[in-house]
Amino acid sequence: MGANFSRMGSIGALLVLSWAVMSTAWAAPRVLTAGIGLNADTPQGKAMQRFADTVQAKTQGRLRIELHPSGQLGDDMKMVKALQAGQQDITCPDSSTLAPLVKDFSAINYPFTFLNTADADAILDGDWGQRVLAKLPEQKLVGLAFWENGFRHLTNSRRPIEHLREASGVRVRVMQNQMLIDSFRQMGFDAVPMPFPKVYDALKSKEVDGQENPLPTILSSRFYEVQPYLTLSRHVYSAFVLLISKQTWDSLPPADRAILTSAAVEARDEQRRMNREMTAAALDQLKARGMKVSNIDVQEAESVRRQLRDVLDHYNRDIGEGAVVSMYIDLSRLRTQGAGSSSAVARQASK
Ligand code: TK8
Repeated sequence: MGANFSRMGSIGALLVLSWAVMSTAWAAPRVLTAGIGLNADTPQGKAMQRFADTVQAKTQGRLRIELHPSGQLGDDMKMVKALQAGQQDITCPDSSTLAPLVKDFSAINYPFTFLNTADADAILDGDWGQRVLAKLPEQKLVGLAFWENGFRHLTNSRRPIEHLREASGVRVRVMQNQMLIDSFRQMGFDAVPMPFPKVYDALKSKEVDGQENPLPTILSSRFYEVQPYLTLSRHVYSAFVLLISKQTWDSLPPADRAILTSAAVEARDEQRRMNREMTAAALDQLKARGMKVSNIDVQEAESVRRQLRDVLDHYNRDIGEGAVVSMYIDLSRLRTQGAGSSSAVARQASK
């Protein structure tokens, strides 16, 4: 009886052991749903796929990220809300979308603040950007990394625009961010906030005259088909934030969280590289597709900043002067030290 009992015990142990082995080897993968606004052929789309592939490989297939590009799951704002509600796992909106949740995000889009990508990388990957991302968990979101949307340029179907001050009365779609709406109105535009997936049709039907986005988006979303005029204005730097739902995050073991974090940063570097390469190539392609290109003059940035002083002062107070000022201090340190030391400041700032 005693022998039988122990034999049964060891059979039981064997069963438990083989169940454990089988469940790690053959457990159905956990599928995480990811949605983005841009097409799969953009740097955002390609980097998301790379992020998904890395996560799947490093978790030995335990996590599979399923990508829905081109706004299939809705616009940025809708997807952010779905993440907060735990109904979607991952998205990568323009950071301006997050301003109603964490005010600081608006400062990234102050017109003519970032002058080059090295400055943007240093601020966003450094102390300032990491402090802002750290405010997201209170909003049921986890920010894994800043990716790049890029410098925004203006397109329209009315006439060539060589000065932003000449644009008065032009009806232009802007992102749904109050600081941007106020800034464009202050510049004289008839600014209409609208979710991105509606933009192509609104341009085509002439519901709006123009829009503004980085060159890779103007190309990939075929805005050139309905927008003959491109103004190389670089008026706003635009960042993406790779987000995961806090509910999803909390349900994952620490080892998988570490894999997601490192894959997000690795894909970020690749995404920025692809975005900069595509930006450099896009201008010729847009010209070849018939766009007429105007450059704004160098005085423009300064005069627009002066024109926007009241608007930006208002947002400085709203965000909290300290938060914005610390960004400017970091930026002016970068500028006095020269572009070459940007990454040194980022390293120092992220300590
Ligand atoms: C795509 C958006 C878009 C952004 C905009 O989902 O809305 O204009 O620049 O690229 O994030």
